[in-house]
Amino acid sequence: MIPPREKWSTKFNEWFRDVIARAEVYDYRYPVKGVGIWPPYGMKIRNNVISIIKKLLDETGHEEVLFPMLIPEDILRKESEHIRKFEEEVFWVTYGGKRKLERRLALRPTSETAIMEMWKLWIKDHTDLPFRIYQIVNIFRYETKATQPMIRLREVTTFKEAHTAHATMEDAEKQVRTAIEIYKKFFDELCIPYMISRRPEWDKFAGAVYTIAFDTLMPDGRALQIGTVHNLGQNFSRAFEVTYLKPDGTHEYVYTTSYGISERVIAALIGIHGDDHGLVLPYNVAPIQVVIVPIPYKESEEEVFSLCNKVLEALRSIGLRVHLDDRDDVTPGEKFYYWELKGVPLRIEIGPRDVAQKCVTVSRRDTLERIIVKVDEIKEEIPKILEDMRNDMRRRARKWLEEHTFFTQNLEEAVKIIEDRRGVVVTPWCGNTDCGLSIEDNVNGRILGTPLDMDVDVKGMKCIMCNKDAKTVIRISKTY
Ligand code: P5A
Ligand code: ZN
Repeated sequence: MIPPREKWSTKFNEWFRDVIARAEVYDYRYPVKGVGIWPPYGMKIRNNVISIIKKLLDETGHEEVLFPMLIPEDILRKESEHIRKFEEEVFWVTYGGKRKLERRLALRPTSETAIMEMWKLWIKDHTDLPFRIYQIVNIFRYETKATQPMIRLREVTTFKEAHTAHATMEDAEKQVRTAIEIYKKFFDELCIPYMISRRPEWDKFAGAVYTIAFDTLMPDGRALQIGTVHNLGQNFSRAFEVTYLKPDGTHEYVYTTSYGISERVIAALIGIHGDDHGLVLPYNVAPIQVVIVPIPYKESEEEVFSLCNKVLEALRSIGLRVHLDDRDDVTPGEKFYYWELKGVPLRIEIGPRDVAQKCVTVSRRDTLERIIVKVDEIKEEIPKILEDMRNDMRRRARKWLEEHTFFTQNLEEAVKIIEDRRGVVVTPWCGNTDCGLSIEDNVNGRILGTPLDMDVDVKGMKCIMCNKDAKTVIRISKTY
């Protein structure tokens, strides 16, 4: 039986704050608004998530770098669209000790400008291209919308930003497609279902030609942007005069892209899979993948512990992260609750009956289902169960997103769906900006954009708002 999700979907926010605190994933009690702390358990989850994205980037020709956190004001101002948006969100360093700085320094809100400033020195020739770098850093944004742990921070601590430079717009387009493929794999690894949409003009990244966004749907029916890929064209390279020498001896501005994710993906991971008992982690990000809980009885203690150790060694020998909970001042029942809260994928109970039957009892965290496994087959069976569990989690989450996506051509119905927080509306649109903005007003939600992962023929369809011929369909939802 899958634990009921509806219980907490109506008060998801409270559930989320409670579970990250109790499971010791994230501590949000620090006395600065919009900043938080990764305690040891959360840090381990975070590091596992980071290794997945690093591997995917390293395999696809990206190299890791580290740029300064401080960006001088004149450099941040070079690209006018960029600063126009970030103006409101920058934290400024204005003093050095008691001395007022002559040149204000920004705490990076993102690193396009810092990187462009150096690319001007690094990129000379067509043989230098393509250029692909990434860094995992903290960034600062003075967010004015309600701050939320992991979801809307003023100090984002797990900002993975990739930046690339290319000789042609086609190459930049190709990189955008590659980045989308990388993120698809990344979210699949984490069992997070996603929608890929091209953001409308008014909602693209500051300085971008266009923005492709990954959104997921949280249990409260609101969409959460969990990653973005931007084609920046020559907007930044012109402002920063980043050119390269072409084979024909002329110079041209490079074409750039950038794409980023943050700890929001960890919030999505927790929010989407967690239940009333706590976290539910896929094994690849779980700090502990299997916990062994002995159920000793008088006289059989020695045999039970001996089998526990045998199982521990067997699973360690195949590279699993296993923990034997041999605390003697805590009851087995209390241990069950504790490790369920922590989201450990599998629990193995070992008591006298298991010893006698040369078996162990395995419980899956996602379904709470119990499976009997023969001791002799443990090395083959446990990895299979872990993989099954992860596949089921991915499938269930994807299904949930699909069940909460509704196609309609009727405005009232769209309004109702969004109002009831039932999820995402897909509907035809004429493509006109004013019309789009009035759709957002009417439904009291946001246009996520045109789906890139959905085939819809709009021939014959009319715009939900103005009834003119539809150019495309769009996704609409309440958002974070
Ligand atoms: C792409 C990387 C950028 O900043 N520059 C470098 C580009 N894009 S973005 O859309 O503004 O941010 C990328 C992703 O970071 C997450 N994010 C946040 N997470 C938590 N708190 C915040 N305040 C915050 N702001 C952005 C989003 O998932 C976003 O898609
Ligand atoms: Zn219209």
